[in-house]
Amino acid sequence: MKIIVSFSLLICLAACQTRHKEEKENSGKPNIIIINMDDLGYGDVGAYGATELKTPNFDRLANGGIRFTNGHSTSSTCTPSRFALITGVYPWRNSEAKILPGTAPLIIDTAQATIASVLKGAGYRTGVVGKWHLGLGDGHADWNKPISPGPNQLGFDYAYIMAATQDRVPTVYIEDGSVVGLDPNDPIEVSYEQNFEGEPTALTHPEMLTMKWHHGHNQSIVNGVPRIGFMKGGKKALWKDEDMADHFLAKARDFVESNKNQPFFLYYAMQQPHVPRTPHPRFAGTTGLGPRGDVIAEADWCVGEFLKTLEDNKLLENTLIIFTSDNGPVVNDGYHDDAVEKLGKHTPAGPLRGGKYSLFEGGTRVPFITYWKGTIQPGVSDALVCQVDLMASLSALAGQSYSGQDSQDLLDVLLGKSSRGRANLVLEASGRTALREGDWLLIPPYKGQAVNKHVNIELGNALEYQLYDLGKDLAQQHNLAKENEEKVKQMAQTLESIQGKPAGDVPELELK
Ligand code: NG6
Ligand code: CA
Repeated sequence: MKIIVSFSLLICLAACQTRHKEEKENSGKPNIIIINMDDLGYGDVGAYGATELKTPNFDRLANGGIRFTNGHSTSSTCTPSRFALITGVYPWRNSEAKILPGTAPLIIDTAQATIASVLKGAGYRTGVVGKWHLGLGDGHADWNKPISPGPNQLGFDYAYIMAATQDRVPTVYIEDGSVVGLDPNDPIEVSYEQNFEGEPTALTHPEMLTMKWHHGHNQSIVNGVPRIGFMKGGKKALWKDEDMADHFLAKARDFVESNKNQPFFLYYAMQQPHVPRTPHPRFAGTTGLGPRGDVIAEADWCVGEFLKTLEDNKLLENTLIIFTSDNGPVVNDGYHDDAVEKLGKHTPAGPLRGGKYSLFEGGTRVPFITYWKGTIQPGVSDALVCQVDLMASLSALAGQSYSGQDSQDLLDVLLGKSSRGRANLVLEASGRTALREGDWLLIPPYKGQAVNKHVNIELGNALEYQLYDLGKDLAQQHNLAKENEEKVKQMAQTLESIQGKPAGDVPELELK
């Protein structure tokens, strides 16, 4: 008896010691939060120069942390951008990393390391709340059953997401693989190929619409808003668009509250100001810029409320917050929502040329802020940094070793201890790539259209090489390729050697 008692005491002691050891090891680790906006432009933030729109809470992060003037997403659209952020791998290495339909399979191999899996390995509790858009399941998802693989198979302990975008079906929330609030007697069916018999679409039932489509977005109607893709059933599970921001905020706060006693990582992927822009009535009409401005005000408020949660729990001094956006801005992205009419003097891309979908700076140069109360000294950094570097940098912060060919450990730069950013960076826009090297940007020749007329954005395509000196010409008005043949040649070779194949669809140097 005695022996058994002392033996179990020993086991208990050993277990306690291990737990204490883990707690001790973990206690030095800061929490990490990435707030990733959807289509928020460089010029949409007060601290980045917006004058027509007030963003006091984004500014609080920017002015109390480091405001990067040269921070990039890897790509000017969502899926590739988010793929790179989460995996630390350039998106053009994955042919599936392009704007996905809501039915797409998960495009990240579950064996692939992600920020979440690395941090989980370092003892963090990991969560994602908000927009996913990296595919779910194996491509034949039955939305009425648990869907796998998804974020939970990539290292996220907790996931509360929308599958794709706010304008794509299925328009339901998914928690840890299961549709939230689904009535089994009203199963969900989703297709991107054909409509379900008898279901109204924007084309057959325009009278049902509360928001009009401009281009695309004329399939299933949910809450009066026409979407991309067809969907049937799941009526009780449908999200309410106007409540989405509050809903994700509540989930993000819950995640913090329930994990505050241990290191946690939260990827808070907000849905604004992507279309359809559906501000809560509290924000509708408040900015005078139409729903696009109103949802930015709403998102700014959400960030303020979220910061309050961190503050109330005394977590601000022990939490690194990274605030950024998945790609540049677009004004008309497919709905008539007054964004164009009410834009006034507001410039969503700030001083940059192009926007979402573009290889010009407006496509990928985005708000990029690091904030850590008491640890990061407020300031402005011009260092070239990219979301693809978060993988290596955050691994380093958590004391994990990481080796990958694309993601660079820029932790010192993110914390303001160094101003040495990347030497070069490959940017992507719908399969096209460009190379940044120092202040130089090289765009190889591309045959595609110069301007996407639907969204009214210059894409960066030209039949000749474009070379810009962004240090002197941020607005990309002067193509210096002809005067700098050697530079063009050298950069084209660098791009080719990084990609392992010639860039552009006009392979030979055509400088004439
Ligand atoms: C485009 C949609 C656009 C938006 C985008 C994805 C049309 C005509 N346009 O195809 O509205 O949904 O995809 O945006 O359908 S992203 O930010 O997720 O990349
Ligand atoms: Ca986006």
